[in-house]
Amino acid sequence: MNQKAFIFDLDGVIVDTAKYHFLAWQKIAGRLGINFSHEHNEQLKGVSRVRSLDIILGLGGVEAAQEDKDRWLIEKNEDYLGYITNMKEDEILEGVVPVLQYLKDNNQKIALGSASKNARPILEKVGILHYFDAIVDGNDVTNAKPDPEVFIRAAQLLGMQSEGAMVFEDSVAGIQAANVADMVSIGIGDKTVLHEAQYNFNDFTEISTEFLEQLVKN
Ligand code: B16
Ligand code: MG
Repeated sequence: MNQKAFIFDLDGVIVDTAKYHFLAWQKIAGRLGINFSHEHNEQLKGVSRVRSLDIILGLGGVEAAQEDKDRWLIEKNEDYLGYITNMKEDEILEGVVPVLQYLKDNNQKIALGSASKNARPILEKVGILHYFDAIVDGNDVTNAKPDPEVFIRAAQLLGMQSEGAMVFEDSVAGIQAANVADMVSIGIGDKTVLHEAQYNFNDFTEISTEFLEQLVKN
């Protein structure tokens, strides 16, 4: 069987950490008198921590000194870490483990390509770190998605070519990054939002072994 590179985003693909990011950002926003809703939280999907704070401050028209921003970023992350410390296996999104297991059983290469600087502890907490041959996260890259750096580095670490690598992503920027890198973009989530993806699924329960087989063969 051919060997291909399969790269997974984390938040929104493997686990739903967006709800914890939301709770932690809401505390900061609340203290600053900024109205921050679930709809606003959508804008932070796949976006770095620093950029997320700028978006929230922008919502409230708040300008702040760098030292204040630095403090809020630390406070937000400490709060977020408090939430993820209790994460367990049951928080892995449905259908993800069977796909990882299929790829492992069929000698495929698996990497994580996430904007999060907390990716490793999250994978450890939910008990699936061992599936990953390589991890590239927010600590390793300088250019955020839609720049393809995170996925290109993941393919490199796997010892595979970028071209033809598969990327599972829930954010528009992530799909664009995969497309720019000549990778196969697989959107997980709303098809109308992720219409630039080559393939679309609502979640991993919709991904069949036939589809995976096809990806490996082509
Ligand atoms: P952290 P992904 C992203 O994860 C989240 O979608 C985004 O909301 C978050 O701001 C970003 O990680 C950074 O996370 O604060 O943990 O470094 O979707 O790229 O896996
Ligand atoms: Mg994501």
